[in-house]
Amino acid sequence: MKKVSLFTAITLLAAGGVSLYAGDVTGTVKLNGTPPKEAEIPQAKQNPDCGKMMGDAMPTTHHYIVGKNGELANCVVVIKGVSGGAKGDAAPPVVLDQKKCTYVPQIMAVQTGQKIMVKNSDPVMHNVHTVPMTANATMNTAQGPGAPDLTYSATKPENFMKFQCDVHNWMFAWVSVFDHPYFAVTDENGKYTIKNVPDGSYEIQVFHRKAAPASAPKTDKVEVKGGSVTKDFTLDVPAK
Ligand SMILES: [Cu+2]
Repeated sequence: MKKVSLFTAITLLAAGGVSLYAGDVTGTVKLNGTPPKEAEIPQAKQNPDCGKMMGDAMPTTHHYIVGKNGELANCVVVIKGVSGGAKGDAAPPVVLDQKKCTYVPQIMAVQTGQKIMVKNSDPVMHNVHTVPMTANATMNTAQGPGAPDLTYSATKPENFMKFQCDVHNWMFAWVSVFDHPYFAVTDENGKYTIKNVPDGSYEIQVFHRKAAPASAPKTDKVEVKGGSVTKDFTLDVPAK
């Protein structure tokens, strides 16, 4: 059990008498079934700048990053309807790197107002281009080798907003944007932790680019009451 700070407590009370207690929501997301084969990207292999950096093997997509027991990375987990929470402009910036002609990470989640620092770690030119489905800003900016980081922040919630590179047509990242801090992305062990969720009963949703897209999240309920709580999920490989 963790008591929230006095300041937060007063803020929450002022906001309408919400619980003084909070807990972490943690869990593992697993994939049920064999994922489809990833697509090969021969144009990356053949690219004179990127091919060598990407190594000997044929580059592929990485939609399904799955552990030995089905642990699924790159799932976005979000708790809905939590009131309070810090604003995104106070959250530490996150880094979206371009490394070996790939966006790293490919899946990330941020808060509205939170800064995304877009880096170019490559000795080649990229062109960072956001393709929002909402009123979020479109960035379309070339970034040469050694160029300063670009800064982007979203003002509207949006799931899987696309970042693409206009120089390399296989480079994509998808950034989910929420107007509160109660979300996380699963790591390579399929694990996630959403910290300091105020006590209460909520809907919790999981998204994955292929197995639970923005239009069809997996939804469950979670109750936070006097401590941390575990909530695991299983996603099915979608039928073709
Ligand atoms: Cu590029």
